[in-house]
Amino acid sequence: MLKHLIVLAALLLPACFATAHEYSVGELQIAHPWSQELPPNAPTVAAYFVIHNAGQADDRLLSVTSPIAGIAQLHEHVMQGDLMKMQQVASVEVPAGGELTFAPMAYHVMLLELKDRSLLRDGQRFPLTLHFEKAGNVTVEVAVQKQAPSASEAPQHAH
Ligand SMILES: [Cu+2]
Repeated sequence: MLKHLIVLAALLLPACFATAHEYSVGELQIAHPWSQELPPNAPTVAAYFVIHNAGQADDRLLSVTSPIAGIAQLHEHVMQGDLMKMQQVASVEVPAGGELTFAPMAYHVMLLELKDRSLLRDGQRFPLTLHFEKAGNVTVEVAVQKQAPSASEAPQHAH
């Protein structure tokens, strides 16, 4: 019986770890890059993650690239009167000892001119390379999922 339980636990572990994934480059950790699954004809896709800077110096996310998109931009949401609008930003600071959150209705990566839609379905992953001013480049895998990672997340990003 005990042996049975151990085998069962070993089988369950990889499934748990697969839902949260993390990457690091220099002093930066990038936690759980994800994207919401959208209808197949959606013109753009957004990607989200949290960057933690464990270092003593500020860094800066300069740009992003992905083989599945012709254009990848850094966007932010801003209030204009009563309307929430989004606009491109040139770069985003990752403060020393702090966090930079990309999430629905906040900073996000916007992918345009989508090429490979087969990777944009629930359960798939696509590569995204982040270019930092000091830490350099790191390629992460963005997990495409139907549900936002936490129930506290804002509703799906609409373009
Ligand atoms: Cu956007």
